[in-house]
Amino acid sequence: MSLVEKVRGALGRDDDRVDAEKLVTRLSSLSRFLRVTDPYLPDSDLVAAHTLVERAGTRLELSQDHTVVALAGSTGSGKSSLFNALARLKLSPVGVRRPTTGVAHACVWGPLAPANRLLDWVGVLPRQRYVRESALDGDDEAALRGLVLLDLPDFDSVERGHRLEVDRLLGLVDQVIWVVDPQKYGDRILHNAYLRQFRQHADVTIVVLNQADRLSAADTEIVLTDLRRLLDEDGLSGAPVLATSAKQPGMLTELREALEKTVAERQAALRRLAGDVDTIGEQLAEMIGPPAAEDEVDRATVRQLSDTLALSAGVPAVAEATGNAYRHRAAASTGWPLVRGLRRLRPDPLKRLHIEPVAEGEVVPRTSLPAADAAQKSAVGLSVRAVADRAAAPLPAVWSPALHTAARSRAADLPDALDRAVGSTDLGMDRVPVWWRLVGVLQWALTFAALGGLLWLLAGYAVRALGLPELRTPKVGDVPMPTLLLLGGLALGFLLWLLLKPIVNWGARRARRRVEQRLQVAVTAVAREHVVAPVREVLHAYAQAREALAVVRSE
Ligand SMILES: Nc1nc2c(ncn2[C@@H]2O[C@H](COP(=O)(O)OP(=O)(O)OP(=O)(O)O)[C@@H](O)[C@H]2O)c(=O)[nH]1
Ligand SMILES: [Mg+2]
Repeated sequence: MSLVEKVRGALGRDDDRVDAEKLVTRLSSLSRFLRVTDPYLPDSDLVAAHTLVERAGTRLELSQDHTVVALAGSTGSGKSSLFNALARLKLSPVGVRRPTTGVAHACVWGPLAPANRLLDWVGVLPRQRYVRESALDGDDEAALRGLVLLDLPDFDSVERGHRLEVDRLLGLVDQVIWVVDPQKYGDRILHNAYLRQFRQHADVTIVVLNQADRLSAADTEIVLTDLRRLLDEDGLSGAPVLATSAKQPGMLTELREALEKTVAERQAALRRLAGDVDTIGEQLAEMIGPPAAEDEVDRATVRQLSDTLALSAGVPAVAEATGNAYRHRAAASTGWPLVRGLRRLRPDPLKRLHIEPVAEGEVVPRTSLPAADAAQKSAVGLSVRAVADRAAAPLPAVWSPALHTAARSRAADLPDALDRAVGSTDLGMDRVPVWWRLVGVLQWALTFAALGGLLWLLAGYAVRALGLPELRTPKVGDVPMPTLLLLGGLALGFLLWLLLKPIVNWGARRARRRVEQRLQVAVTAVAREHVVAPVREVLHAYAQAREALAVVRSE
């Protein structure tokens, strides 16, 4: 059975159900808030909220038929006397030596058994549990059935243990009756350390001015007015103030009626928890500010990061090598065949860096690019920090460490990831352009023509030297054909190479720019995956926490 169903089952009236459901919704949003913020915010800031979720879960599972009301106050104010007077029995010792009460006593109106689990949880020892159900009383006490009244030790005790016990119990009970006396009702500790901390709980707080029998009616009025003023200053304007006396049963009627109302409504537990959720919601609100836009890490910051990453990954060196490789390969394909071979002897600039195309699914080998130097590394560090700073700017300061940790979380992987990105980027250099082939063929044709001319000339000399009949040599204008072929072939080849030089240079610049762009894209992807994505995760948690808190704080 879910918590909502349990609470619903225990409540009768429709209005009560609405309140209970609302409380459960707020509590589950608080859990959600804690779930999303836990990895990122300091434990010390969340511990109170964790405690509340845990405590609320347990209290709502325990008896909804019982209302746990504590009598709290300083020593000698008359808590035990009031406890006994309300029970009409002498249960808790009243003493002259202060402090008297050292451990909490409980009195249960109605059978004890159903309240035992609740009292186990509250932590009242079995021997300090009393039952206010007697055949002799008849129905006199029926209106208080379901009340579990606690007599607490004094909160301002000389005994440190008393104070700790009071603080523990005040965190668990459904309602508190603060018992003050005419001498000490203005006590600073009472107001600053306790009542002010209960300002969200005015609807489950009653303040009684006890020992009123010791004051005249006029003085009682004066003290009550002053006490009211102090409570208003504490933020407890909504809490009722009553004058009581443990010595005169007639002066307990108002308090008894207030308790009967509390018991009948069975709302105190829910109201107490709702007040706690209000308090925690107020505290948590300090950790949540304006909404963080989805693209909080803007383009300019990412651009700056990928620029520094590109430098550290040696992108300019690869781009330059690409330009040189273009020229090198173009010369090898289109250059003058007579010197082409010499070109081939020199290594290809890209191959020297070990950047070669890799088939899909193959492991990308490491490039031979030099590792980033100290200056580049520190520039990367600064840019990574800038990403975190940018994301943290609109958020409350408590998120800043988480954002910086996230930005740096994968920094150690960056050098490898960048090298892999550079190594696996298609530089577009594996295809030989068609015009290189055509020019290559033309260059060979011209070279063959020149060679043909040379052989022809040599054959002519040989024929002449041997005294054989002279070969018939056609002429173009005045120039004999073999000479034309030799000189024309050589000159045209050389000219073609000269003419193509600017085109090759232009192609090299284009290849270089293209490679720069492709590598920039690859490096930006690494920047996004390794730096921006972890930061975004934190921002996403922030957005979810913000949503959850809005529900927690909806009253
Ligand atoms: N006249 C008068 N005396 C009271 C009243 N209530 C308590 N007393 C006396 O005040 C003294 C202290 O009463 P306790 O009930 O022991 O006070 P307490 O708040 O339980 O004190 P601790 O247990 O020490 O915290 C006792 O002597 C009581 O008789 C009252 O309403 N009127
Ligand atoms: Mg006492």
